[in-house]
Amino acid sequence: MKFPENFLWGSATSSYQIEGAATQDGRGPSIWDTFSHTPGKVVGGDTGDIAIDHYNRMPEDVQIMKDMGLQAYRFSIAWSRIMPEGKGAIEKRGLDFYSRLTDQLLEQGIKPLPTLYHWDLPEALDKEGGWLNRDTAQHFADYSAVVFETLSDRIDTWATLNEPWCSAFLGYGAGIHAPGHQNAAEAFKAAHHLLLGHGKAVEAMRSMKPEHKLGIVLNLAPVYLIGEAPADHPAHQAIALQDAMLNRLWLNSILSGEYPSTLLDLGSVFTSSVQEGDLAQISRPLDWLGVNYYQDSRSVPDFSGSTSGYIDSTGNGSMPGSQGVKPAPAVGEITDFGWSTTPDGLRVLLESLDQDYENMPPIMITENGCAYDDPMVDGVIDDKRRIAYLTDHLKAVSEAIEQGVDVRGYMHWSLFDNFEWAEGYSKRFGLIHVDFETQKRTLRNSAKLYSKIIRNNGDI
Ligand code: IFM
Repeated sequence: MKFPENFLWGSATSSYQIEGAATQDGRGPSIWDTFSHTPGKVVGGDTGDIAIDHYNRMPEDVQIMKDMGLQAYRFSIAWSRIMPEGKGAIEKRGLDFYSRLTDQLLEQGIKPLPTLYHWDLPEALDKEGGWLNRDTAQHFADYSAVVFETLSDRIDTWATLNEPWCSAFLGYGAGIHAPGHQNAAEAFKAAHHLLLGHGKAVEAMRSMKPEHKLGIVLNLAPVYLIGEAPADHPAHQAIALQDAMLNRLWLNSILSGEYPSTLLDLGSVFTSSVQEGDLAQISRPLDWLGVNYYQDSRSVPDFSGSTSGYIDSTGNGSMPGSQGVKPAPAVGEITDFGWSTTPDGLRVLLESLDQDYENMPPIMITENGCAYDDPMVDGVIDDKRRIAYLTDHLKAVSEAIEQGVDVRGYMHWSLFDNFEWAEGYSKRFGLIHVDFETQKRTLRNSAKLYSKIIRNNGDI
């Protein structure tokens, strides 16, 4: 595997998944506190109240990163630590935490890569409509400006949102993530306001320090229909819609300043919240694009005649793009999440981004990883399947680079086992195992191999 000389090797986490300390130092509640405390929403009734207590163990965790040889650490900032009410008063102790984290990382020679929003919207803003309220976009920009003002003397590379597809479609469409709504029109509205918030935050940060590197992190994947269906079968429309929702909604608006026709054709269900000038705001030039990839997306035609996934003109019905299709059986080594392992999909994705978008900025792989819970034997966790996943995906990245795609770095998801959203603590993504009772951290064999990969710039 060949990687450019200055390729950046690191690993990623997010605030609610690791920090714990839910009420410490003035942190306000977020929608994930409320959601996880609602019975039935998260496996085992788990919450992020304590998580892996990173908030209190940060120096020890940074030392582990240093010992592993990480060159970069991608983390997210909890909006409600900085502004407990989502707007207005600033909580200095929250800002101080990220300031200390930044200093410790820099002292150890690790590049800090913050993301300003990884799903933990302040609960106070949800009470005012959350991402369905256009004002939330401006509040996000204001909050971003506060964090940027404090840390941009030491941090030059920033991401606005993480995986807005999840915030919009899992949070407001399928309802399996906070705030748990099930309405397609709401999902589209939330998507538009998230994008608007991104654009406004870019504008605010750019005006302060034009030379800083600003980007966004998207979860993207090739979308396939596996198997045959007659030309008039709804599966074809569903696949086009899935691709539009997962990939083109974000890429086309951000890079080309327009929404895909597949979505515009839905009419007011999609367009009701779009105002003149919004797309110009959303498509402000970026310096980099973060790509999160786990598996490609596969569906098979559903001949049962079920109307699940149908949406009417008011958006009733949950997930657009599911009518006439059902998930295809997983392929490759199946992860504990039931996900497929499809490393070639990453190569296909990267090459298609390069071909389809003339103004594609440099790409960073900001997440890629798998959930496996291999046993610890005499203190050793031999997670062979994670090692295979890691090396196969790195191979895919190196092939894409060889084909001319400008990929600048790779951040493995995740550095630590953590709170995996609706799955609670039941899915382990870490290079580092965490005993959730004692908080003991143990490097899996994959972490040791990753150190070697980093030392040798990709060579194993
Ligand atoms: O844990 C999540 C992360 O928060 C966002 N991307 C996908 C990961 C695995 O599900």
